[in-house]
Amino acid sequence: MTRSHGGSIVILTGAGISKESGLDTFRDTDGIWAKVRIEDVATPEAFARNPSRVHEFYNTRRRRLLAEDIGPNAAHRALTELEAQWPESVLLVTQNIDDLHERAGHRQLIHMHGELLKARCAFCGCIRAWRADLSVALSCDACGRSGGLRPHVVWFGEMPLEMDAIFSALAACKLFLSIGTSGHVYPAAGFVGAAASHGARTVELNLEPSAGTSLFDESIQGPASVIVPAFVQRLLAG
Ligand code: BV8
Repeated sequence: MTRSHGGSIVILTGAGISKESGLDTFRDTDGIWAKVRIEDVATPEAFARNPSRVHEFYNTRRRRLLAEDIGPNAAHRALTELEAQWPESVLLVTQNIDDLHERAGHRQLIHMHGELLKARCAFCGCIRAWRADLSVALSCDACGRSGGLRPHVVWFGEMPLEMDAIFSALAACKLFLSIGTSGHVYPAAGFVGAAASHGARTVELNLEPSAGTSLFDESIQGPASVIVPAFVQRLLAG
């Protein structure tokens, strides 16, 4: 077992790590927000106003995620290898709601924006695995009420998940990696500042410089499936 690099690592991933797996990003020119408006599909107000429209948006993405041509890529697998080599030292925080990190075998991860393959009852809060379409006609099998099942996803204006655990990991980490994210969405975009303020070394790995690239000690550009395995090998080589 190689010794960890001498401290804990927090890794933040965004939609860019899943792009080469065939899933759309959000803010690229062909991205999701170029086709639909956040205000129509990714806020609690949108769900209250037109739940079927929101369900259609997530049903389409869920079906895409479960299509047979979708799977983890070399970047997901490289992070799983890093975790396997340094099991107590790596915490992965993903903004993604796909399950590609899990399918690559990653074990310790936080989905701070929720999970597309889970549903939550707006009435009783019950969360369960969900791979089929959601609709307003469905009733919750825990509380029996219908019309309240929603994707277990954090919308704009909602509090991301496990923030206390994330900020305590950022305060303790020696290395913070940001992979495949444009650095536009908060509070995730503020993690680099939190890590740096506690003395961590910060590295960005992205196809192009993110909005927060100047905040990083090092910025590596390229496709994740190329630069992430190379970076992980460099880390493991010591
Ligand atoms: C909240 C789930 C408060 C839904 C998403 C300051 C502080 C706090 C909040 C705010 C603030 N300023 C503004 C806000 C409000 C808002 C916000 O940040 N707005 C932005 C637009 C300005 N934030 C919120 O509302 C958050 N909540 O603050 O709550 C609160 C306080 C108290 C009590 C209650 C509430 C909640 C934000 C979460 C919203 N949900 N996702 C879904 O997925 O449908 S966010 C959405 O953006 C995405 O889902 C994704 O998770 C997130 C980030 O996007 P990225 O992953 O970065 O994707 P993007 O396309 O932008 O970039 C991809 C990158 O990859 C690019 O740079 C590209 O170059 C690169 N790339 C492409 N190909 C490759 C590649 N890299 C490598 N290899 C490749 N091949």
